[in-house]
Amino acid sequence: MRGSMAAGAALTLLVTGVVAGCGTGDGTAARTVTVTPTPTTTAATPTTATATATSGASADAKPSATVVTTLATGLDVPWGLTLLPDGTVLVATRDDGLIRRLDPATGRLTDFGKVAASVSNVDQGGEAGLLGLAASPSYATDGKLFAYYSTASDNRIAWSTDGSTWHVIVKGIPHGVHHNGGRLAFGPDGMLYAGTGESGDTSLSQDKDSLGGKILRMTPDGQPADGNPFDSLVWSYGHRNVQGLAFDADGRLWASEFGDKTADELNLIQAGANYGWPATQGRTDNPDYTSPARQWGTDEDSPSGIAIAGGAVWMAALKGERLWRIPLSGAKAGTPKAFLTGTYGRLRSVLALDDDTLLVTTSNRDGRTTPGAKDDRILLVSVS
Ligand SMILES: [Ca+2]
Repeated sequence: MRGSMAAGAALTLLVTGVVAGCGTGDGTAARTVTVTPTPTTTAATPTTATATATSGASADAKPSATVVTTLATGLDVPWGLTLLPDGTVLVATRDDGLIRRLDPATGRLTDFGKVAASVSNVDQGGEAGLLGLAASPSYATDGKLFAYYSTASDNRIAWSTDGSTWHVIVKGIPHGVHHNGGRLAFGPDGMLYAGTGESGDTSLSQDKDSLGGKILRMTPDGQPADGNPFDSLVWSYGHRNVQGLAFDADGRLWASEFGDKTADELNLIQAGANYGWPATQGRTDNPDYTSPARQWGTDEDSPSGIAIAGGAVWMAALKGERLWRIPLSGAKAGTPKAFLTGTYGRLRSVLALDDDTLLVTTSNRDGRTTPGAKDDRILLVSVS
């Protein structure tokens, strides 16, 4: 199995070759290249040429998601994923609190560390434990890895440089059997964002003094970032349970959110906006609340992690057991298309290695289904 970085480099060379009109017999030529500026096969309508002017529309022409290989098996709910500057990936497993290093080129897993203070509640059918990971934007020089994890009584964010000694920067994020949030992502502004849950207490989502049911924005020291709307860590509110965060190429923040019985959501996040829970889920005409960019029935989604690649959001669905692709065009989210439906069971997290390669994790050991012999897995997925 070729490494993602190597594959990315090969693809870049291939695209260059096509542009220069000197296609070669390289075996990689069989890969679908959606950014080729010249129409290759059948241009369905004359509008196709116009549509290729934007990358999102270009990717619409041939959406695909193909599992290239299973990189790892036998993991215990792989949840947090973060890409390091050397092309390896750190993987956090929820219920054992372990962090391993994965080499996507070989599938080799090696021990990296552990969050010993992390407490899983899988025996209660819960969702707590070691959740999100995010490498510092300056990881090459500061070596800081950030983790979001549960104790028996709260959720916390901490950093470590050695994988064993953890420095807590935020504590007191509401904790429950369910709805613990957990995703971390650094923004292009260098700030750390965290998705939290209301922990089962729906009143917390509208309480701007609570860290539950929010998207938080902080400095790497855990302090409210300049420009935060309420002079606190809170960036947006009225959320139920946010387990997916991703920034697009223009710096917009997109977030997935578990609805209750009516609608799961993909939201475009604006500072200070109220996303409506518990008064609303899904689209609303109430001007006090911001409607989602897209919504789904909860049977076909239950979205956890998201990543952005090739001008689209890729969303892992737990109950829906599929990988959703939602094309982006600026601040608009287009028509979703589902892939891998029912093939690998519950899907938890997505990481973009480059614009056409994802890691996708299964979540079949999370207490909600009967796991297969190889669960949980990390899949290498080629997308267009
Ligand atoms: Ca909402």
